[in-house]
Amino acid sequence: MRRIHVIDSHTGGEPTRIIVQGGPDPGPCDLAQRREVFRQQFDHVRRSVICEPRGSDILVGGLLCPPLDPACTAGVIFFNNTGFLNMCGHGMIGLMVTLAWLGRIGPGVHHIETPVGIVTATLLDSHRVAVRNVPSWRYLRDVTVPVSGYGVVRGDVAWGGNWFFIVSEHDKELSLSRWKTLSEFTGSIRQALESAGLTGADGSPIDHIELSGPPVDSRADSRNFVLCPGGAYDRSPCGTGTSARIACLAADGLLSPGQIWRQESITGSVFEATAERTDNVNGHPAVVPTITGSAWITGDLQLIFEPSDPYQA
Ligand code: PYC
Repeated sequence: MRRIHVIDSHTGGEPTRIIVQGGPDPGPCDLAQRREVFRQQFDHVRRSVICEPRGSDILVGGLLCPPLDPACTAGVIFFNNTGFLNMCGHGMIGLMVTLAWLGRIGPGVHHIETPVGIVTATLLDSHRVAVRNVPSWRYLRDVTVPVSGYGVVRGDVAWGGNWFFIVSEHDKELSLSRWKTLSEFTGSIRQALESAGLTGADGSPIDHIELSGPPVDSRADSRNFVLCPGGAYDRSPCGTGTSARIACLAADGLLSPGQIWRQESITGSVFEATAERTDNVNGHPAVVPTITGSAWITGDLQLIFEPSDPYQA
């Protein structure tokens, strides 16, 4: 009987499930190649760990892998109910707290391999983690798209480890009670981007849609609502979404190096973010964001796959 050992956590309300034992072995290649092997040969494992009946559409999973580079602590491949992610900020915070829970790391600086590069994560205490993300940058500014039922919507296309369309001009109230309305609006934006043939710089779909608005807590700088690729909304302020947002702010001269940006989520949880200037990417100004947030363990469990279960995967 197959068993997979997972550790569940949440980061600012957004859950992460890390496979720590019993998962697939996609081989000793780099993380981008391992993600392809996972996608092609072990997609049933992704589905059975994340989707119902063991999981749900809001879970983000991570396969803990041995690193290729001995200077790194670990590698990770993030995935969700519809496929694979490039990077995941809340998931990286969850991974670090998971490794601390297992006694595999202590406070300090750790390098973690991901399919889009090495991320430096500092475990500050058993819950708090600072993630120095991959270089983040704005690809397109002030793009307009006709959105069926809503009219023309304007936004920026930016990379923060995933592709985002960030909309600041809208008439929507960013409150949790409006999550259905906000999900419908952002879902329609995503469809409109697809119909218009708008993609990220590498031709990948812009699969995360972020609405920005004023914060509810006056100590924060902004509140967001982020629609994730699988249709669920991020309960946390979204680490890669916050990275993409501060890349746009820095490009507009609205965030100086080292200045703290407090990003509030739709649930009220907060990430602190700072941006350091780095070399331009594809001719665009870029920053290296550091996102700080906290995670807590919610489960340490064995998933069971009974051979006679017709719905095991
Ligand atoms: O925190 O980067 C993030 C993230 C991506 C999707 C869900 N959370």
